[in-house]
Amino acid sequence: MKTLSATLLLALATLSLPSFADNDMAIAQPWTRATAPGAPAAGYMTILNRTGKADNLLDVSGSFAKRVELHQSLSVDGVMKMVHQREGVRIPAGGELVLKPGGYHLMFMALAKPFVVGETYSVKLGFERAGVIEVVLPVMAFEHGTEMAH
Ligand SMILES: [Cu+2]
Repeated sequence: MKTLSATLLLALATLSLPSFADNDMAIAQPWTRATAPGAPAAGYMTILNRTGKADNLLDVSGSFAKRVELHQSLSVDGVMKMVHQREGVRIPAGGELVLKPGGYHLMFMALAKPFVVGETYSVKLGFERAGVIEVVLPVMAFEHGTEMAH
């Protein structure tokens, strides 16, 4: 039994999927990107719903920005637009929500100061069922993700 638990822990560590005992909503690979002065920032991660019930990501907050919104980038007639997800985003039981450049993302507006590579920022994700989960986003270099999309 000891060997089994050690293997499981190692597997979890390797996948960098911390498990949340309280609600079992798991967050993988959170990150954000360095910004130019005055520019907004975007946050990315994968949220895995292991609670056994569908949930809604309703709101997001962070003390480093005046406004934080949940957006979806969409191509409308060949033009990329960002749509504020005012009703939140549903995550089915056993499903995942991928926040990535060009798709769903967290939008951080009116930053207290530009994001610099190597810093970390803490955001609070508010779920309808699972409650509030705090996630730390490391700031990566601009080239880390796709350019021209957030
Ligand atoms: Cu956006």
